[in-house]
Amino acid sequence: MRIEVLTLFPEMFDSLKVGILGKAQEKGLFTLNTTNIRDYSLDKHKKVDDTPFGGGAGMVMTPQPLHDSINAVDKDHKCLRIYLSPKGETLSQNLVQKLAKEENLMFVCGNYEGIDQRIIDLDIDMELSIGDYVLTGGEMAAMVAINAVSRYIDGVLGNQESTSEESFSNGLLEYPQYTHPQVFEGMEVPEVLLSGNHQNIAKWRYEKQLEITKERRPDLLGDK
Ligand code: 21W
Repeated sequence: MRIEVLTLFPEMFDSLKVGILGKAQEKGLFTLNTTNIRDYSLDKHKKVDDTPFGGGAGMVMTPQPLHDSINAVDKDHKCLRIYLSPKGETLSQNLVQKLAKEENLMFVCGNYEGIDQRIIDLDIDMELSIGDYVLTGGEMAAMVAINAVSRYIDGVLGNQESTSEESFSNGLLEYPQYTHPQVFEGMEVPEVLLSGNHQNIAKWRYEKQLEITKERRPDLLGDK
């Protein structure tokens, strides 16, 4: 997979070069390219924003640097072009899996009060939100989406941490985890986990999943 990011703050995406995602890029499992929208501004002062027509607070990103950068990076429109927007479709694990099937993704990050609507109408395929809270721009949202999507690229996760055995794959929240030491601050690891009886362990974990899901996310069980 190829992932293109258009942003005014490309340094923010350095955090995707470490850990599991960094390793995956070293292995060539996907590539992440960032482009600074400002580099495409034809303005003599490299301006990328202006006041909104109709008035109101803040600034709006102007169409020229966005249109030129989008179409320079993706001339033949091979990317699914995603604009991160508070009014976009909310990201879900289901949508993550759909995006992971794409060959080429482009994330366009807005700042200030957003981008000129004509860019959305002309150049963008879909608008994506990561939830109902307010950020200062699209970058953090793009990083969340990229992180979630890359976990579904073949080879990114080892067999150990594969996507098939996790919360949301059986529709329940996770069971509690314990590791060494067996006693910490006087607190014991539940005895069943030391028993070696894998049937009992699986039953205990499933019951814990049901218990915590009923408590914290009854909506996941269908009983709202
Ligand atoms: C937040 C920009 C609010 C504009 C009309 C005109 C991308 C985001 C963002 C931001 C406003 C995402 C207004 C969850 C998010 C993002 C910056 C609107 C008032 N109305 N997912 N002006 N939350 N946020 N400002 O904030 O760019 S995806």
